[in-house]
Amino acid sequence: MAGYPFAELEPRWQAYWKAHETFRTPDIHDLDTSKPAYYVLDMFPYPSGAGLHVGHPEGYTATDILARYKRMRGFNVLHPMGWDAFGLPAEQYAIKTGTHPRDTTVRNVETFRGQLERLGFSYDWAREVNTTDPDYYRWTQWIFLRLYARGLAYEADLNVNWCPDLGTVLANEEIVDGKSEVGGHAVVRLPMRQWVLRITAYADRLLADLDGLDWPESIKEMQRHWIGRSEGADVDFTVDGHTGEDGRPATIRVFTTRPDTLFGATYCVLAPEHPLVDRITTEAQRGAVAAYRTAAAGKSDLERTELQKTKTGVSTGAAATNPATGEAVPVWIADYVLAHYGTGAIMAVPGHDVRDHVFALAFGLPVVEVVKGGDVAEAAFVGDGPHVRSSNAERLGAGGVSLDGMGNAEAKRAMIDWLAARGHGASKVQYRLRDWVFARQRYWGEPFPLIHTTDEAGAPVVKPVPDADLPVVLPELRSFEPTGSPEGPLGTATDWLSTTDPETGRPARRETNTMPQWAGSCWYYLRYLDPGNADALVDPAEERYWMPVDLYVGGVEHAVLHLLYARFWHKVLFDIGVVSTSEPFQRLVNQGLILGENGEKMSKSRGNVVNPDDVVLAYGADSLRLYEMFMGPLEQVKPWSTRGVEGVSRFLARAWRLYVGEAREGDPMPDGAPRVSERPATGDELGALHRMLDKVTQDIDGMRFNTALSAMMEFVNTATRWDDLPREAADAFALALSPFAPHLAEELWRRTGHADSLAYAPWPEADPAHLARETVEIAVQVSGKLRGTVTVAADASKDAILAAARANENVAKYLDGATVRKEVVVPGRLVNFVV
Ligand code: ANZ
Repeated sequence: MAGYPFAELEPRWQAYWKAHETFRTPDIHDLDTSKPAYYVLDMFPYPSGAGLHVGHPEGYTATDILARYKRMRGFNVLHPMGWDAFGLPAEQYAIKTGTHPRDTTVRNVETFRGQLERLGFSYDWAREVNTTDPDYYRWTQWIFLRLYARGLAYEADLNVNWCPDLGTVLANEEIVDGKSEVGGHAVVRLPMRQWVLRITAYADRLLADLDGLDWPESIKEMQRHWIGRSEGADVDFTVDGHTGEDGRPATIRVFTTRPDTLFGATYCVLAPEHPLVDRITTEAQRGAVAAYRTAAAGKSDLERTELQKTKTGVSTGAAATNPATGEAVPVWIADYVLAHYGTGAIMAVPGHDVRDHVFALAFGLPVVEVVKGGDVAEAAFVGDGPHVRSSNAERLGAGGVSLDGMGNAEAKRAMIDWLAARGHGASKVQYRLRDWVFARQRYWGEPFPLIHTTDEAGAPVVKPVPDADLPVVLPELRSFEPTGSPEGPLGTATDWLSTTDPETGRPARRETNTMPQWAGSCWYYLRYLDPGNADALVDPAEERYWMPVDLYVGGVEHAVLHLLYARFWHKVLFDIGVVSTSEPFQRLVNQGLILGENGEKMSKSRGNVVNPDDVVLAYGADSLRLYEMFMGPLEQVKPWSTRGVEGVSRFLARAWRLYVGEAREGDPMPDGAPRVSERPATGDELGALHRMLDKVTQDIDGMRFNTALSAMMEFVNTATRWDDLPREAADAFALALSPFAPHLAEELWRRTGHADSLAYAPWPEADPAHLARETVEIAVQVSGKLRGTVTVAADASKDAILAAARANENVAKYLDGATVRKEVVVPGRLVNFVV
């Protein structure tokens, strides 16, 4: 079958939309705000040098379908696009190609925008934002200053993840299996002075507010795990023979989630970096301890805490008192205890903790069973069970506690009460989440709006740049490659670097770190609401009308990075009254990865990368859009199939033929005689049409785009058998097709006599009157005697009528065991089984 002229009509409609500003969303003063708002957002791309890949149009088509559908449903729709252009990928590319990152970024943005325009997405391009634009990052810096003013941005000496190859520190979230997420480079741990964001201050709210979000449960679970709330207790062990400066005994404070197992704590372990180590280590152990600490310093948290790894450690030679048993237990250091979690020290319960069990066996430390349920000589028993050997009532009398016979939860409560009453400890909630290391020693990022100067006494002070002096513009540099020093490339921008304190006139030096690539994407969805506003981040009226985002679609790889950081910033903006909702993204949908034709991940080295431009050239943008929606459920991982693209492109050609007829030999255009007719549609035709409309509507609402397309394909197959296409069906099908294949749908709409774009035409509602197929009641006889009646569709086939008749319970009883000699079917009237 001949195709249809997509190569001619697609660019023509794209030009039409652009010229008519069809998808321009007016600002709030020109908007009919009596209509409901629908804000549908894509995760904006990095404009990488490679251009768009087929994964981008997958999510972008899904959101475009919703945007177009909601416009036809009478919503004001906000559907914007922009560029996440700061950060490592853009900078690495610039370095590789020897051009300035700004020039590279401008070029790549042009490429991406052109590619997206050729796919017919209904973005309001007047709202385009670019995170590297000074008018944009002015507000990123403004938000940073709000964080700083609230004590949520601070400088700290931290053991950071330093990546020598990238020449920068990285956040914990950016490390995958001990390597940098970007490029897979080695990462080492180094102490360094760093700007850090106090995301932990929001840990409880970031956790609690997940419950109210319409997000995939898997993503919520990943965030819950990353935040990692643990309920337990701090417990103090006094160190024998050591007193602190205040004359009181030195104590090791441990954090435990199992205070109920305190009677089984047979030794303590400090992180090698723990400040007490120097003080309590005995003379004999000093050499061994020093050597061990040096070795541990180079390892990442992940390497240190792996469950399977063999445990290492050394004794400090000191002993501490278990407050429950009153017995002295040895104090060790080991790298499986992390310095920055809990208190950096643990009580080890080898009977009931897996890692402690492995460690105790390796070093011959005692294992005591305090919860019944397993064989603790073999392995740690971590389950629930009655407590044993867990009483000091005999030793301490009325001042003691007995957990014997209690289950874990009850024993936990009893132990915490006892510890608190005796001043040995208290209940404690602990989070796994760490503060966010926010500084990068790179060029291509937002400068920090901070200066380093001195006070009257000549002491160094850090001061914020006043709002009026924002943005602090990234200086021109010729060499922007990483310097390998904590100072970063901005340390070489001599003119830019030196400034004066506007308050005192004293000389000042600018901060040379830049923000990480996640900064700009923490709030971009707000700037789309009011991109040109020079006086405020966003007009409160715009914010109240549009927020929160109704639908956010993007890849699952952002589960604990972007999606957690953005929620954090949003909550801070909420607290200072810039936004009116406590969460930014009400509904989140993840698109599934598209694999190569061979079922493997697409990659250059595997040679299985599909270029969307090639598909558009060969089959048209509508075919690419349709195919990516037809591949399967949006969330599913699925392989590419070129035959599948051909299939949907044939469907579009058949739809074209429904309207314009078969081409005749010698026609200059592949158009035939118009097939749209003004005759009224028949009952059958209306049934087929409205059943399709009903299915498509429900499926778009449920984001089941693949089955919506199946319904349209079935309709086109049916309608192809009709003599012509009644106008009612012609209009409604073009409208229903339009969110999926907007170019072709506009063309069909125009050819059926409509002057305007269909973008705001009312959505074709399914009429319930045409949904039910007409039914008839049929009498069922067995050998001439009435044995029941069945209801079947009026147009039911002979086989369908017989099947329904046999399924009748009473009829089945009479047929059971009998031999049917003859089946008489009088359609619409009766069935007679002769036995
Ligand atoms: C004794 C105990 C007995 C523990 C038992 C567990 C089971 P989450 O759930 O991750 O919060 N721990 C505490 N601080 C640590 C640190 N800095 N580095 C490594 N491990 C640390 O885990 C809390 C538990 O992990 C704590 O409870 C502690 O071991 C250990 F049957 O204390 B537990």
